[in-house]
Amino acid sequence: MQLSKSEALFAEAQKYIPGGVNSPVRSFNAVGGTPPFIARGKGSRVWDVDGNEYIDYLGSWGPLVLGHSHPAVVEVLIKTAESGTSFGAPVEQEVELAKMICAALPSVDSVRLVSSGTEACMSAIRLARAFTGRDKIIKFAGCYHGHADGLLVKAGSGALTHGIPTSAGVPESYASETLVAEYNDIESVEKFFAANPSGIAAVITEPVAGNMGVVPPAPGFLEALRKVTQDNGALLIFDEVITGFRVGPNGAQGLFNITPDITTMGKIIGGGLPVGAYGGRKEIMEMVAPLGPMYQAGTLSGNPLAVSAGIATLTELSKPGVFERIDGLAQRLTQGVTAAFQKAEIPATINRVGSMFTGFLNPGPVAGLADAENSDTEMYGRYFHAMQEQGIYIAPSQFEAGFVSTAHTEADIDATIAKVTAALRSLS
Ligand code: KE4
Repeated sequence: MQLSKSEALFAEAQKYIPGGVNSPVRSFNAVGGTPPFIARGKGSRVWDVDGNEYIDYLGSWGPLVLGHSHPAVVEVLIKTAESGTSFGAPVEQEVELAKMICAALPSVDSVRLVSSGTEACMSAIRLARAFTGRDKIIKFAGCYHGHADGLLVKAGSGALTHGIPTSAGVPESYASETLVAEYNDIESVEKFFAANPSGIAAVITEPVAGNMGVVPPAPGFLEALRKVTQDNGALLIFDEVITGFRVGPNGAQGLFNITPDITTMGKIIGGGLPVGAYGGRKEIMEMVAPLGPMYQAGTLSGNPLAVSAGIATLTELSKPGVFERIDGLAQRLTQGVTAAFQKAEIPATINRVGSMFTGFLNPGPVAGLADAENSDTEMYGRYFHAMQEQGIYIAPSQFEAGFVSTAHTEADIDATIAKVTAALRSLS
C-alpha cells in the first residue's frame, strides 16, 4: 500500500485543521497510521489520492446506502444546483421529503429538517423538555447522539442523580441533567425513574446501537423502554440517524414494531449531503417554533441540494426488493467472514441487523457496552490495516458500524471474504 500523497496531504492538513481532520474518528487514532485521502468514489468502490482502490464498507458512516455517486443522486444534484443551491425560503422539495418521511414512519405526523444528526438530537431533547416541562434525560453508555453538550456525558459519581461531562468545555451543570443507563438493561432505567419519579423528560436511545459497534436490542428491551416511559409520563426518543431507512423502509421502529414519541434522523435522508431531521406526532411537534414556544432554526435547513439528494435516495429505496437484497448481501458477507475467522482460529463475533454490522475481535457474545469494550482493539487495528492492504475499507474503529450498499454485488462480497482470509493469514 503506497500512501505517499495521503501522507503529504495529512501533514499539510494538520497545519490548518485540528488533527488534520474535520471529524475525529477519521484521524485513524483508533487504528494508527495515515488516513488515505479519498479522491473519488463510484458504486461500491473508493479510490485514494495514491490510486489505491478499495471496496468500501464505511459508506461515509451510513449515508451512502446507494453507494457512491449514484446516477439518480448525481443527476438531481446537477439539475437542482443549476436552479440555485439555497434560498433561505421554502422550496417544493422540502414538502416532498417531509411527506416521504411521514409516510414511512407512522409515529411521525410532522417533521422538521435540520443539517446534522447532532442538530436533530439536540432539538429532540429540547422538544421533549418543552413538551413535558421536565429537565432530566436518560441516555445509554455507548450510544452516541451527536456532540450537543448535554449528550457528551457519562455516568456520574452520584450515578443515580447526575452525569458528568465526557468532553472538556461541557459545564457540570449541563451534564448533571443527563442520567446514563446501561444498554439492554431495563433495570438500570427503572431505578432512575424510581429516584426521579417526575423529573425525567425523555429516554433517548439508538434502537439498534451502532456506536459501540452494532449491538441489537435484547428481546423485550425496546418494549420495556416504551412501557417505563409511558408509565412515568416521559417521552421515548428513537435516534434513527443510522437505522432510519437503513434497517428497513420504516426504520427500526417498523422492524421492531415500537412507536416512539420523537424520532431523529440523518445520514441516509440526505443521500450524502448535510441533513438531519426530528419528528413526531402533531401534539408534540406543535411545540416547535413558529407554531409553539420551543425555538429551533437553521440557515441551510431543508436546502434544495440536500433535500433533492434525500428524495432521490428514498425513491431508490422504495423500489421492490431493495432491502431484502442489501440484507441478503450483508448476511452472505458476515457468514463468510465468520467462517474465515473460525478457520484462522481467531476469536471474533459479528453482530448484524439488516445491512449494518460490526465484526468484534471478541469471542462474544457482544450484547452490551461492557462486552464490546472487552474486544481486542489492538488486534482490531492490525486487522484494519491488513484489510486496507487487501483493498477493503472497513470502519477505522472497533466501535463503529459497517454497511453494505445497493451498489455492492455478490462478486464484491465473495472477493471480500477471500481477502479477509488473506488478511487473517498475514496476521498469524
Ligand atoms: P452527525 O451530527 O454526525 O450528522 O450525527 C450525529 C449522530 C447522531 N446519532 C447517531 C446514532 C449517530 O451515529 C451520529 C453520528 N455517527 C457518527 C459515526 N457513528 C458519525 C461519524 C463522525 O462522527 O464523523
